[in-house]
Amino acid sequence: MRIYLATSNPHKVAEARHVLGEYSIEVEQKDVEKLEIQADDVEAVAEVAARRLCELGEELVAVEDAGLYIDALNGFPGPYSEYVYRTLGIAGILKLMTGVENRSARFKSAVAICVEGSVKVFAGIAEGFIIGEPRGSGGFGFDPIFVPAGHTKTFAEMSLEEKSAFSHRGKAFRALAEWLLARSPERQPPIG
Ligand code: ITT
Repeated sequence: MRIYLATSNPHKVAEARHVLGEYSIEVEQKDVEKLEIQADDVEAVAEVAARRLCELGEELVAVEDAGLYIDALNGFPGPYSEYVYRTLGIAGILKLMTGVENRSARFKSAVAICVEGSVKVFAGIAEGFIIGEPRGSGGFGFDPIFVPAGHTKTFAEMSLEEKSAFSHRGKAFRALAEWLLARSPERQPPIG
C-alpha cells in the first residue's frame, strides 16, 4: 500500500516513511497547495486541510499539522509553532522561559487523510519538558530544546529511529497505519 503526504517538510516525510515502513506502507511526498486555517488545535487544522484535498479528489493524501505546547506559556506556540520558529526561534522561546520553573511541554501531531471521500484524523502526543540550552543537531524545529518524559536526550540528540519510537508524529502515524491495515480486505477475518 502507498499513501501520499502533502508537506514541504522533508523531516516529516522521513519520520512518516520510517514509521509506516514498519507496516509495509510506502510514503510519497506530494507537492500540493494545502489550505491552512487558523485554529487552536492541530486536529482542526489538519482535518480542514485534508477535507479540502478530499474535495479535490486527492485520495490517500495525508496532511500533518504539529506544534509545541508549553504549559507555562498557556500552550504557546501551539498551532503557531512554524511561524514562531521562523520569527522568535529557539532563542526567543528560551528567553520567554527565563526564570520559569514549570518546564513541562508537549508536542502534538494530527494526521488527517482522505480515504474513499471521507476524512479520518489520528493524533499523537509526546510529553516532555523544555531545557535551558539547546542540545543536539538532528531533527528539526524545536527538537534541540525538547526532552521527552523519562529520557535525558533531546529529540535533536536522537536518531530518527529513536525519536519516532515515541514521538508525537510516530504515535499519530502508527495509529493511521493500524487503521489502514485493519480496513484493508486482506486483513479482514474470513466470512462464514
Ligand atoms: P508542512 O506544513 O509543509 O507540513 P511545517 O514544517 O510548516 O510543514 P507545521 O505547519 O506542522 O509543519 O509546523 C510545525 C512546526 O512545529 C515546525 O515548524 C516546528 O517548529 C514545530 N514542530 C512540529 N513537530 C516537531 C518536531 O517533531 N520536532 C521539532 N519541532 C517540531
